[in-house]
This record gives sequence, structure tokens and C-alpha cells, in this order.
Amino acid sequence: MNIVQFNQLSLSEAKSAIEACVAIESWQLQLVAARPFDSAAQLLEVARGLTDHWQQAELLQALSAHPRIGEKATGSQSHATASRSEQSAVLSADSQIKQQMAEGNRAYEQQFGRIFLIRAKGRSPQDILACLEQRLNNDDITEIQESIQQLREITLLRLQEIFS
Ligand code: 2AL
Repeated sequence: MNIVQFNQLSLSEAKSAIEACVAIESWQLQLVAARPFDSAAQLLEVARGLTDHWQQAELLQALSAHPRIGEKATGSQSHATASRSEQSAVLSADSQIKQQMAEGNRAYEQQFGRIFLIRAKGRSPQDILACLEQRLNNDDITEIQESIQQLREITLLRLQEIFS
């Protein structure tokens, strides 16, 4: 989609166009309300600014739409399609790495009470596993901030993809 088309959509059409980026309705509504944009670059800058205040509540909302790392999202909704594409390297990794990831996910969820989130695009399965093991050493506050940063990266990459 180009930015002129996005500017001209109705509110609900524009919200639908970007809702796969992140399951935080306030972010979707604020971004749509900030139209018109002069360029895709300006849209991305505004979109990034709207993530600045994200805290634990926003993280928990967004996690509901993310499969575990190493688990294939099901369905044809656009966020599931995006997830399958981001996780394609992980989903085709060898069974030993997948097994280690499943164990890491279990340890992470036991420790923090929510799922492990990482921007998978551009990372190898080995990198992801190393990050998972390293992040198990974080305290909860550090780990919330780290997860929010990963969520920002996923969100903005998805947005960039829509307007590329
Ligand atoms: C995901 C996902 O679905 N896409 C991505 O980059 N990371 N999931 C996750 N648990 O980290």
C-alpha cells in the first residue's frame, strides 16, 4: 500500500490495514488518527513515537497475538501470516535446536509467567536460542523492558513491510 491510499481510507479500513502490526488497539487508533502523512518515513517515525510509553500492560495485550518462538502460527489472519514469515528460519531448524528452544520457553514461562518474545526476522535459530538463554539471567523489570523493545522492533518491521 502507498501512503496516499492509506491517507484516504476510512477509519475502520485504515485500522484494519495496520492491525496485524501489534495487538494494541490504542496504538492502532492513534496511528490512524495521526493521518494524513507526507511519506512512509514520517508514518514510521510517528508509529515509533507512539510506542515510547509502552509498559507491561501493553506488552501483555500484545503477547496474546504472538505464538511461542518455534511454534507455527495457525490460521490465515494477517498477524499469523507475518509470524510464520518471521519465524521461517526457526520453523525449519533442526530438531535438536527446536527441542532446546521448547525447553528454554518452558523455563522462561516458569520464571516470568509470560511467553518469551524476540524479533525473529534477521536472526538465526542459534542466535535466538543464545538470546533466550541469556535473558533467563535478567530480573523481571529488565526483562519487561527487553520484551517491549523486541515488540517495538516486530511492530515497526511489520509496518515497514506494509508500506514497502
Ligand atoms: C515471534 C513472532 O511470532 N514473530 C517474531 O518475530 N517473534 N514470537 C515470539 N514469541 O517471539
